[in-house]
Amino acid sequence: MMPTEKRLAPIAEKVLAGQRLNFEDGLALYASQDLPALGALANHVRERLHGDRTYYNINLHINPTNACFASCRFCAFGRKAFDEKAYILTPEEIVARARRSLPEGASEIHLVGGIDPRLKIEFYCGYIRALKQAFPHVHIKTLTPVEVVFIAKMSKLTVRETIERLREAGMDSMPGGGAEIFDDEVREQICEHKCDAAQWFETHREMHRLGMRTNCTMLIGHVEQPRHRVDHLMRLRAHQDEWAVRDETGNLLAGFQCFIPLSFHPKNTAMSHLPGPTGHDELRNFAVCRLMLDNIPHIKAYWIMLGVKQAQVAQWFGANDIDGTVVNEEIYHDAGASTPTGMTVEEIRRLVRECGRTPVQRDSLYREIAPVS
Ligand code: V47
Repeated sequence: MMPTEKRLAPIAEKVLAGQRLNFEDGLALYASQDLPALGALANHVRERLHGDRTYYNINLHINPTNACFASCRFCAFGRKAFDEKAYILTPEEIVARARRSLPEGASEIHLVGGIDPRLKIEFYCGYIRALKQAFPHVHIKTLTPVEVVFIAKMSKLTVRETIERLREAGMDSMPGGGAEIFDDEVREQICEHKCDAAQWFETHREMHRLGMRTNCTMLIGHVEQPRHRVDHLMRLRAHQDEWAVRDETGNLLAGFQCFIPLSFHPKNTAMSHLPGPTGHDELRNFAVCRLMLDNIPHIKAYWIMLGVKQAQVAQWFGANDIDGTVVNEEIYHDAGASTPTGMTVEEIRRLVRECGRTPVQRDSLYREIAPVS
């Protein structure tokens, strides 16, 4: 595992000794072109934590609405309320869609959408309750801080009260979206109308204080610089140090359970002139994230966004999860993704095996479950 670049040697020593990396280490990692060395270091940590397992789940994505007033410059999914392609699904339509598309053995429905002033807390509690009633054993992972902060404002509630109401309706956990890049100046350029970093963290803190688990993300390949990425990762790590709750054996009970690096897809967005990240940068980023985020257990290579081939390679650059069947993806396909909008369990298991890892079916809390096939 000897890196060819001299500046990586002290970092490699720290990683092998299980020591925490600092801001400068993060910058040095992002400045490195030595992809094999970065991969080997990240893989060392990945295998220490998870051996050769690659987790997947059987899930379904539903976007309850694409109506959104936020106008994020990286987004091709959101539509203005008056746009003829804007839609808001009713709870009945959401349940009908789930009945139609939920794969056999599914353990999770993942729902996120736009923010629209017409939608108050009752709309969200309504679809969550309807889904729980129709599918009592399915985990409902829904709403990002962007939505929660907006619902709280529109419904004249605090973030805490909003989460309590959503939880009472049946929300089980929160997906990782809306994080983008935390730095104020970057947010100003790419998503000025949505919640800021302080509100994003406040929402996750309330989830964690209520004993729930959440995911987190970072969107790369737009206007951000390496220092913004390192800053982003260090803010997540500091939050996890402060708010994660673990049992006596160190297992996570509440806090960030999975981190998902996201690559900007430019097509049909206000930043379509940008090329998006290269394959090299994506893999380096996976490795750096695995190395910096020493207190977040899982790293997901979201195959929809990366493409199945890169998602396989990422399993050797720090990732230990590949997401799931998904079935019905819109956000990345509106932005030009050429992947299928869903995959079967057999396909997922095959592509995981083909890259030399062992496919392990999990539920939303990473409990292993016997595969359906
Ligand atoms: O916050 C939107 C990103 C996120 C584009 O928690 C884009 O398991 C690239 O967070 N190009 C939402 N990225 C998706 C997300 C997610 C996905 C899969 C699993 C989980 C999880 C979470 O998608 C947004 C934004 O960062 N995004 N548009 C685009 N054109």
